Amino acid sequence: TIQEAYTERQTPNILITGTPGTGKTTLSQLASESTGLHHINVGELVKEKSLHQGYDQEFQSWILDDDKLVDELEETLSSGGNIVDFHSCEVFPERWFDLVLVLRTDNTILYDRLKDRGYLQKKITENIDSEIFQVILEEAKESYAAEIVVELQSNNIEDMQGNVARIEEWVETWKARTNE
Ligand code: DAT
Repeated sequence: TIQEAYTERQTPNILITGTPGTGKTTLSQLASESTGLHHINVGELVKEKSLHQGYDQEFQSWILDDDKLVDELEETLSSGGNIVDFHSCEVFPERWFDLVLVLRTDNTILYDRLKDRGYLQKKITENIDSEIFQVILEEAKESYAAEIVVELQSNNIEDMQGNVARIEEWVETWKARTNE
């Protein structure tokens, strides 16, 4: 089946997505250390390798070049063993991922994090609205099989530690099942 063709990798690929400020990079770094999976910070990569079509002043963000991004990552993702960290998820091919985690944060907490980050009011409001209407969660559900999309709370340190532990356990189980 198609599914079998896609599960040739020996180690899984995980996508960690969510509204900016929900904790993707922090969780990806910690989970990468504890699982040995390779962390790919897509936002950084887009800037570094110019996988964009310029900067959008109005939205204060880079205009992503989808094709360039997918080409850049194809080989690495095909081999498996990656944690991909990005605030959007529909740009990637569905076949890349074995697990899609959507981080969620309460409004007031997220507001403070984005304010601390120095975001302008317009950008804070946009992101808070996006979190309230769970835009990324819906996007993930539309782009990937329901059974691989998991919503995780990311409000405090306990959540973060619990999420790292869950990822670690999930990776071990996936490897055992795939390589048995
Ligand atoms: P993202 O990559 O989603 O933009 P981040 O990892 O940079 O988010 O985190 C934004 C800030 O919030 C950063 O200062 C770390 C903090 N943070 C993230 N997740 C947290 C959590 N679960 N508990 C407490 N602080 C958290």
